[in-house]
Amino acid sequence: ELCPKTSPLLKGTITINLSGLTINETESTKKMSLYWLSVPLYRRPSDCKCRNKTAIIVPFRDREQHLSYFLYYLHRLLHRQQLCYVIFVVDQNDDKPFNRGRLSNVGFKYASNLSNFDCYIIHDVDMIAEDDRIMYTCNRQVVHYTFLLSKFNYNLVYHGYAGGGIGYTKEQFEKTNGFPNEYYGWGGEDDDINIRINEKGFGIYRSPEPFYRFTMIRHGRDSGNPPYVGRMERLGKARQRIDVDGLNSLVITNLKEVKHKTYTRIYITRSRSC
Ligand code: UPG
Repeated sequence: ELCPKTSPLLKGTITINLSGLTINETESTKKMSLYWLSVPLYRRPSDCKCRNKTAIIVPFRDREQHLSYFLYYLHRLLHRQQLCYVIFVVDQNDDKPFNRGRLSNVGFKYASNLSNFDCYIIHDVDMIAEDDRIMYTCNRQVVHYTFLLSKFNYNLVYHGYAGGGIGYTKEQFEKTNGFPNEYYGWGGEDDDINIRINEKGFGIYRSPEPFYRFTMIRHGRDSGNPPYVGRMERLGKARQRIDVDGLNSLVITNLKEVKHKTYTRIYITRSRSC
């Protein structure tokens, strides 16, 4: 039987407690009562056929504590939403400036080769939904989930902000050519996708529901992620670069995957040539 349109498991507001959770605790199956489908790591509801399959893609490096919190809360939320889903953590396994755009493209390519998901959500590791009615599904516009953040007193930080968590169908990701690969370090890549999405005519959907609130885990600037000084110049040319820098120009070398109990980790190293 298909799962109901609105899951009966939803409870609403989630109380978030950020104190000292470890990765082992996030993997405790007793606490989570999740079930396996034929594809390893593919979670599904236990008593009905899910309506949606979602891939969560997390660009990542060296944020293990954040990952513990993220997995702990997100598994519970997705379970209550009765979704089928997989979490992919795409780990930049080198010392070069962090490249969130490229990692997002790698995650999309890897996930879409593995299975046909209805929704591909690129998600920062330090943002946690405060309500389980924040649906991790897609729609006809690209969906921006994380626009009311605790760090900004739950106000949209600026018009056109598309950072944090953003969900695409396969068609939307491919037609907008995914993320730019050529933003090195912090900043700009999220403003760039905002341009892509609008330029290709999809537009961004933000729910009017007041409960779309996220806790953003406080952190300092990561040493390997200095502000990208060329970002404004690059952004100025974003329109011309949509079809030349993105999913279609992605070169993947040195990819290694490790399947953990509750997520798949993809290690990716940038070779000298790309
Ligand atoms: N990240 C790591 N390790 C790093 C650096 C970044 O895992 O060393 C990941 C992680 O998922 C993090 C995300 O990248 O959540 C964004 O980096 P962060 O330093 O947290 O950037 P913020 O300034 O907090 O976030 C805003 C947006 C984000 C966007 C960024 C730059 O929410 O989506 O990438 O600004 O424009």
